[in-house]
Amino acid sequence: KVRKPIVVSTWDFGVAANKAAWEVLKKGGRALDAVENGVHVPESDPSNQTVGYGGFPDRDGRVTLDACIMDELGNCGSVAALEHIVHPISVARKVMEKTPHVMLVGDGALQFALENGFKKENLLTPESEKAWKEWLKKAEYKPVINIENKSYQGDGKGTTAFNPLRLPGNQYNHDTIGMIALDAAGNLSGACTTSGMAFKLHGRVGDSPIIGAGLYVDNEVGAATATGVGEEVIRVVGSFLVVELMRQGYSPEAACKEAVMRIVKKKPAKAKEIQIGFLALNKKGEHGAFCLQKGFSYAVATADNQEQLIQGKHYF
Ligand code: SD4
Repeated sequence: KVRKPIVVSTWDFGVAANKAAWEVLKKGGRALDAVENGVHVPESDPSNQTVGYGGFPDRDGRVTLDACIMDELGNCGSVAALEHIVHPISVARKVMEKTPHVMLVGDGALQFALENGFKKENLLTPESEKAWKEWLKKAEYKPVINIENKSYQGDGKGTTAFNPLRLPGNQYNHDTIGMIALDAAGNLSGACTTSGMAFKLHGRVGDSPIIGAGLYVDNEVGAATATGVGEEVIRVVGSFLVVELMRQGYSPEAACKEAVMRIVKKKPAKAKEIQIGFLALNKKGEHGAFCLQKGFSYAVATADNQEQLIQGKHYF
């Protein structure tokens, strides 16, 4: 029996996002609408400093956002390095629906957004500006994405690189939101949205807006999304890999594990120092995740339980 509808999303903040997605799913709505609605929650939440409004800026103090969306027909849309727009996911959806293209970047993406009625806003909150100014004092260019292992937080021993996400008060700022839903009609869609690595080079684009890396949906098989150091996810085309492994018969968790192992095999030393997590959902409504380091959680919402939070199994 297929377990549907169901929505899964990355990190603890996925719980609140799933609730918004559920509002669509419970009425028999489309998975595509559900994931867009769901990720709007962290995108507009200023206390979430890794997605949308209030995200940490790049090295130059500019908040630049990456997002993509994909539906059950294989349609997809994406924006990268988009500034001034609170909901990049909705711009990505417009790219999918209103243009013959998949991806728009930078100024072109902003121009397109403004032409389509999105409002130009300042996304840099005083809190994120403060963290950036703090970073500027040393301006060490070693962007590291947080390892959520609680024992690392604040002890300064986990890595020599400056990590804003370990500053006091930022204990619970996790990363990208990747969300996948299976609707009552049995169709899959996914969305992925982030402000990317804190204090990155201006113009740096991670895995999140790249179809196949940060997100992939194949309505015959399943869908997957990724979080963590995007460069390593891009190298293995992570989300596509997870979906193709599910096609070969791997369970969602086994597929995610195999993708993580691919990264470990290629870069064993590096893998120890970074976090990467994959999350997958198949056509039967089975879900699973796997990550490098302890601390990756994902949220699941079904008819019986709207607030389930699951700790992903980890390699180290
Ligand atoms: C990126 N994957 O830009 C995103 C950021 C992220 O956990 O997910 N951090 O590389």
